[in-house]
Amino acid sequence: MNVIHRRGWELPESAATPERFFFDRRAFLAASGAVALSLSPTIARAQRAADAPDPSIDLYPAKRNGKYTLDRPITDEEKNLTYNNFYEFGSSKAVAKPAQALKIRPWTIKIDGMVEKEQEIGIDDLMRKVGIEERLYRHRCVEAWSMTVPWSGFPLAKLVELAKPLASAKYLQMETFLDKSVASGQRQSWYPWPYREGLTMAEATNELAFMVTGAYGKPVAKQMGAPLRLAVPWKYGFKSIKSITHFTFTDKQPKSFWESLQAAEYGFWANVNPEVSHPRWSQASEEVLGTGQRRPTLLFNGYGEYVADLYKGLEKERLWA
Ligand SMILES: Nc1nc2c(c(=O)[nH]1)N[C@H]1C(S)=C(S)[C@@H](COP(=O)(O)O)O[C@H]1N2
Ligand SMILES: [Mo]
Repeated sequence: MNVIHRRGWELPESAATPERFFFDRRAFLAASGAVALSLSPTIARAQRAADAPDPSIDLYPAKRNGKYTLDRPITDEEKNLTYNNFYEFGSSKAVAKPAQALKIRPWTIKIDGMVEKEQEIGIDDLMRKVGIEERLYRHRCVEAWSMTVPWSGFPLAKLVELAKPLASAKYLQMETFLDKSVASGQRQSWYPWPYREGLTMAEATNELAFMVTGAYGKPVAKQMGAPLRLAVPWKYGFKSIKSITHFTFTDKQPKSFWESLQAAEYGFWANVNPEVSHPRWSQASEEVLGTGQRRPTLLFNGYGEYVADLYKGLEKERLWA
């Protein structure tokens, strides 16, 4: 296990990964070496070439919803395409190449649990049924970096409406695909795959909770969570689960991937708060990706006007990490 001598905000970004705390990095790299070889750039290119044209391409660019404005420029697309957290494809930020192995059509989404009727729906049927729009959102990773993205997609509330949950449903649990033949990270058996996240029903139906299908005016890249990813911009980035296949309505609070690994550091609520430090680093400021600059972090990542009311009466909960 690594002993962290420097504090998180003094570490190079690549070192401030959550897993670094409890796994020996050299052992991890050695274990994944064989996999890195088999996913050479040539193979990744071949895989991309084998993909059929994206059947949703005609929906882009979607009309921008001007309600959600930014206080800083949009992050360079190239930066967002090459600096990713997607542990299914490795624990470094350089997962763009291996992520191209993910097959995103057909892509069937299962909706089950406390609903009037369980259902399965294909991503293209879903998108065409609900329609898409563009929104500019900030994103704040728990590792103290941030980005801004022109996402395309639809409010999660629309999926909830389509699902017809029973009154007894209190939470929405979401899960990522599970296929260790394409996702080398999923061969690392100490992780609690599949990646899982959850929201309360009030959070899931808040207007800000957004299902992402696109970014930068086209279908979202695989490394950013194609073909369906969550964006909950008032929470730390790990809540924004990628490549979702399964929605379950439940009365039990879902236990997320990161909470299962390290509950002392990553809880259910994970709302952004500059005044509550991560156990290993400050959350007071953030590195703005691609600019070399830091900015003060904002409470609820600046989205308090939309979401602060959700947490009234929950002050006893661990809302901030
Ligand atoms: N399935 C899955 N979803 C995930 C992750 C992951 O490892 N697997 N990482 C999360 C984290 S920690 C962050 S910060 C964002 C990163 O999104 P980006 O790569 O598009 O910047 O995805 C989140 N969603
Ligand atoms: Mo993150």
